[in-house]
Amino acid sequence: MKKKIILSFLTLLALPLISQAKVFETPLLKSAFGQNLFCRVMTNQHLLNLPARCLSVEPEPNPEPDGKLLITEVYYDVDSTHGTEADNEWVELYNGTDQIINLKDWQIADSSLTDTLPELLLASGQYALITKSGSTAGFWGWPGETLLIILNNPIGNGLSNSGDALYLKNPIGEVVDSLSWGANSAVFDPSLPGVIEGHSLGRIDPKIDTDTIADWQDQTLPDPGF
Ligand SMILES: [Ca+2]
Ligand SMILES: [Ca+2]
Ligand SMILES: [Ca+2]
Repeated sequence: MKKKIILSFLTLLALPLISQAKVFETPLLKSAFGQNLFCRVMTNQHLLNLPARCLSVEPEPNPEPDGKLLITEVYYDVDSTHGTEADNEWVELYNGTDQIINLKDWQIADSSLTDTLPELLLASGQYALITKSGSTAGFWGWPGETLLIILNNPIGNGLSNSGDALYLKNPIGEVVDSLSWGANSAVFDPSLPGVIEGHSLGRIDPKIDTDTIADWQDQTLPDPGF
């Protein structure tokens, strides 16, 4: 009888703990689509000496994307068969994450000026091309699914052929990718060697970013959207 009373007393003590219990998420397993699923359990289960038990299994609340959105190619020295300087320079981005990215408030900057990108959705595995003028499309053939972003002003103050830097910043202004070339060593020192007119600087693998010049190559045949 005494034991029963003590047990009831302990249960009464435990009840407020259960009712006030907050829940937290703990990584559990992946769905068939590779999505992280989380098990919600009570924070004070261990205090109550209860076996761990999922209250519910649900998708990760604010998942960290796998992979990165990166600058993958820079066509800064425009040759006469592909337009004119500043108007037809372009920068290629690749969404190497496993999620759709809303480009609203992302920024692209050179060593002088910053442009804010418009609200456009870039799918996982999709390329975007940033250029000043819509006329750039007439000089190149790229896959229809490529997202074209026309700034109506130069990229930065124009991408200098002798040397410049380029930065991709997320909506809170953090630099997520950058490079420099030629006489500008703001990002890489020594900087990437400049390329001749008509070539581009291309990322060797659109998903590999070591933040060194080893990620980049002189691309004889620029390939926007690929
Ligand atoms: Ca240029
Ligand atoms: Ca510039
Ligand atoms: Ca490319």
